[in-house]
Amino acid sequence: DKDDDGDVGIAVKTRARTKRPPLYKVLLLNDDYTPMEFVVLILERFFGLTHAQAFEIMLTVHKKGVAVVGVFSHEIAETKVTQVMDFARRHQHPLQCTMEKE
Ligand code: NFA
Repeated sequence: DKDDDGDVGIAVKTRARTKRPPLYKVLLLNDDYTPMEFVVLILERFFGLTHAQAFEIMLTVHKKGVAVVGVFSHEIAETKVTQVMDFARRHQHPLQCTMEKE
C-alpha cells in the first residue's frame, strides 16, 4: 500500500517467462542439374555430416524434392544458407537452400 509501509496489500506473483529463441529448419531443394556428389560435398563441408549421412540426405532430397538438413538459431541458419548458396553459385550449380521457422 502507498501509505507508510506496514504493507498490508495483495501479493501478485508473476511467472518467470523464459522464452526460448525460435529455431529454423534449413532446407535443401532438389533440381535436375546439380551433381549428386556436389550435394554430398556440401552436406559434409557445411553441416558436418559424415559421408554416409550426407549421401542419405542427398538421396532424400533427390527422391522427395526437399529435406531438412539441420535446425539452428536464426543467425546460424542464415549463415548456412549463405554458405551453401555462395558455394553452389561459385560452381555454377542451381542448387537452392532456404530456411523456415520451425
Ligand atoms: N537431382 C540431382 C541429380 O539427379 C541431384 C540432387 C540431389 C540435386 C539433391 C539437388 C539436391 N543430379
